Amino acid sequence: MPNFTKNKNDIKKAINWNRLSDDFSKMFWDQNVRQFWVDEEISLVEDKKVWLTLTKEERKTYEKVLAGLTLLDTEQGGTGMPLIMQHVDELHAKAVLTFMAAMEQMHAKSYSTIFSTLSTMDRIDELFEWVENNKTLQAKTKIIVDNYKNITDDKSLYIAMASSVLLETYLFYSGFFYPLYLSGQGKLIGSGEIINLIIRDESVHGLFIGLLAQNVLKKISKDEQKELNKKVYSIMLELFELEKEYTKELYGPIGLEEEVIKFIKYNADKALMNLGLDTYFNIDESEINPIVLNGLDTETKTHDFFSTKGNGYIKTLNHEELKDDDFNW
Ligand code: MN3
Ligand code: MN3
Repeated sequence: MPNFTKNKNDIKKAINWNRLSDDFSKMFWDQNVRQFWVDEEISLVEDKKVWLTLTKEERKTYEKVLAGLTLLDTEQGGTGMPLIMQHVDELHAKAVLTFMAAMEQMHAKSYSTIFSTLSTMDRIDELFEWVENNKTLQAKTKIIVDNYKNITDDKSLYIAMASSVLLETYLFYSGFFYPLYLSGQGKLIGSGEIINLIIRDESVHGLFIGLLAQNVLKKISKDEQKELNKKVYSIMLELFELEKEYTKELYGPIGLEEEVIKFIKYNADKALMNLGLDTYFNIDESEINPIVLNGLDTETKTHDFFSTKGNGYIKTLNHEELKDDDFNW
């Protein structure tokens, strides 16, 4: 018999859902599974008629907004979730991240479903080319993706997770603004419903990865925590400069630039809150376009969940069944 030295790293562990490794992953697993949807379930036939009534500039903005969102979801599904998942040890958290990666791919696919309803194949090809050539869009995506690809220790893992929360809860919203704005006025409501489903998913993702990030941060010394959080704010502000430029390009031609920038600031603060950090811009809800704010009601409910997070922990520890109401976004 060879003399095996029992190396901890060589032992492969099976995931045991009867013995949980933390007190929130099961709750997030259940919630993500429960709200899983398929793009083909939503009817877009009415959108085509409305589409023809929009101006050329409005259509261009809508298409570019969706094309930009497609890039972010593509990276989140193919790079962000898998790489963060690889570096998380807890098996239940890994499982949730794996499921969320599939959700991102569904999001990315759903924009193509909208395109196939509204745009010609030639126009769709142009849009995907636009994604590759748009410097601002590429630059903001690169900042996030570079952080995903740079995970070597707890500090870089924290920055990657924080970047993910910035993508989920902040960067997506310059894109979500226009579909919310139009569907709130009864326009393109099929596509708007898809965007609402995506927003519901992203708000859960931002919360979950925000919690994981806060747990990673606890393992790091206080001094280093300060440095890391300084870095999070600087990434957020670097992205903000790019968001302003991107917004000017996309929304300037239809006169919505200022409103979108306020909305971006509002969501930057939500992202910081998901990370347990102080808000930066302090934009009041009253400053946000009411049509868009109204379309965001999932976000408001998420915020309630965030503030009552403590109750969720107690319930899970006591093995009490969660009710549907607990997750009624
Ligand atoms: Mn997504
Ligand atoms: Mn997501």
